[in-house]
Amino acid sequence: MSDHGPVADVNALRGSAADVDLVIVGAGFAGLYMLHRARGLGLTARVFEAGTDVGGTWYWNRYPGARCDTESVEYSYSFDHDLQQEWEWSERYATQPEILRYASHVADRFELRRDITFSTRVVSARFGEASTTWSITTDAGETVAARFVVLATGSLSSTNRPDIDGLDGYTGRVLHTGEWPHEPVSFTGERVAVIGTGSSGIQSIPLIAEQAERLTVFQRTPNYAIPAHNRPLDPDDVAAIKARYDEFRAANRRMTAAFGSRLPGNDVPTLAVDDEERRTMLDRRWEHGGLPFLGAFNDILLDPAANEVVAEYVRDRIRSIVDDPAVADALAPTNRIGCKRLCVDTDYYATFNRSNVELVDVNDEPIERFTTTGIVVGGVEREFDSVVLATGFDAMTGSVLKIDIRGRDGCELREVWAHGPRTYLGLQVPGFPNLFTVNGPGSPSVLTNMIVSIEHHVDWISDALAHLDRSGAGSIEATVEATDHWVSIVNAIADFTIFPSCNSWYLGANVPGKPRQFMPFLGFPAYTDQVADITADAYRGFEFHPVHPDTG
Ligand code: NA7
Repeated sequence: MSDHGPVADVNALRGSAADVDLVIVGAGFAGLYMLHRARGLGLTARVFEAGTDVGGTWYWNRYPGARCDTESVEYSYSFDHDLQQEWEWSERYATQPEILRYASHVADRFELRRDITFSTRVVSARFGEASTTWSITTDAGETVAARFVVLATGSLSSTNRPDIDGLDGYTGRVLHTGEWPHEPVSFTGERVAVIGTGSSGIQSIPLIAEQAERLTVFQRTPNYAIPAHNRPLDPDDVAAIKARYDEFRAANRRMTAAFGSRLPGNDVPTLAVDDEERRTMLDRRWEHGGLPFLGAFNDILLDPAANEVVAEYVRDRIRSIVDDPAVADALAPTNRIGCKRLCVDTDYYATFNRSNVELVDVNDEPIERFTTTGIVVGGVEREFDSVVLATGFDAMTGSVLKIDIRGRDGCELREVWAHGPRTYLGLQVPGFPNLFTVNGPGSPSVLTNMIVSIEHHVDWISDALAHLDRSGAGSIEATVEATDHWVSIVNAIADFTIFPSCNSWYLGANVPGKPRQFMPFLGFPAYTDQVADITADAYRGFEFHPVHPDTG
């Protein structure tokens, strides 16, 4: 349960050295809700945001075809009854512009912008032990003292730019899907290259192909994509959901990935049914579309043999869509399905039947280099007017570690995480009192409906702050023992699954030199149950320290 009541004006009570109670880094969905909750507690807050407006990852990822892969009626805030009743989504899967309009609407509705400083990055955060305050510095040269810091920096916001020889000397246009320009981009009449076939590549390639004179897709690892079957929302269906929205949200919170309660996973092992029944089940999920495909059976992410049978079903589908058997083979993934994030597509595979689209496999023979006018693979140069880098993100830790964060005794977060991120519940790091991560590594985060996970974390942080002030403590900090134990649990769970078997961004394996460690916690209900249990048990694994004598 959340405590929405205001807490005392603790600054006044303690004569704190802080300018504000909270500094929140980022004005995406996490930062916006954190600001709203902080105000509800009577706390003062400032938000710093690098973009010129709210929206976080949806502000930056403006590439053609950008859409959420969670259905719009589910990928939205639940904290305010009127908000969820009044907002009207237009399609089953919302486009990036529509999600951005929603974020903007929320910012207006709750008058959030007045506490947000845009076009400003936080560059450092230092904990002062004597004052129990954080000193936060921005790239505009401002320094703010705050009692608490909330890193609402987003899991997919630090772009991964490949280190390919000659890229900086290439004279054509270079676009990254994660930092797309705000002005319209036309590819009409152009020779275009797309590097990368993750979700961003798979969503943008069909639309770029429609415009470009010639499109060349450089594929290192083929990916599994399940059709979105996107469509305008049926008003009757939406009305039925809105009539029982709270129940619908509650049901989603009991789902492993915090969405999809209308089509729950089938609690049957893949190989427990005969071929015909299996095919019928998979056909049904394919026709339904999207991420619930992985719920066709209960062991797809656990049993390699089961996984292979389901993977082969998708490969067959790819072969039936793509005309040229050699291209179909190249597009058919060989890694385990679900190991890299499943993609949700509209006409991706069929795009390779177009005469203006070429697939170049760069797995065995990587991109050699850029020239000033093109890309060389296998000694052959292809010339391009534009190159689209759909090469993903330094996920989950990238944006946190861009900030120079120093905690107790000057310890550096970059050093503490040098061998992989270590958190307690994905919420706190020992040595960094009063600093919180929203959807941090070690929490379900990217394996769930992100907004549901965001609301859970922001509510927990808000409750912890209220608890801290009620109890008269000065700081909250995760213990080393609880953190070590938590990290081992996160990894032990992952080791029961197929997730460690490929080079995914969940493992940090997409960024050269990044430590290989599975970062998300698997299973939203199991996680929230544990967090509830820990909280009820006097915040087991967290220490509350008194206000420092110099401050109190
Ligand atoms: P992803 O899923 O990380 O995809 C990035 C793609 O770029 C992937 O196919 C990579 O191949 C490829 N890549 C990266 N570097 C290179 C180089 N140097 N050469 C060739 N190919 C390269 O990022 P997305 O933006 O598509 O999606 C991220 C998430 O956003 C997605 O999962 C959804 O949750 C939303 P690789 O697979 O590493 O071999």
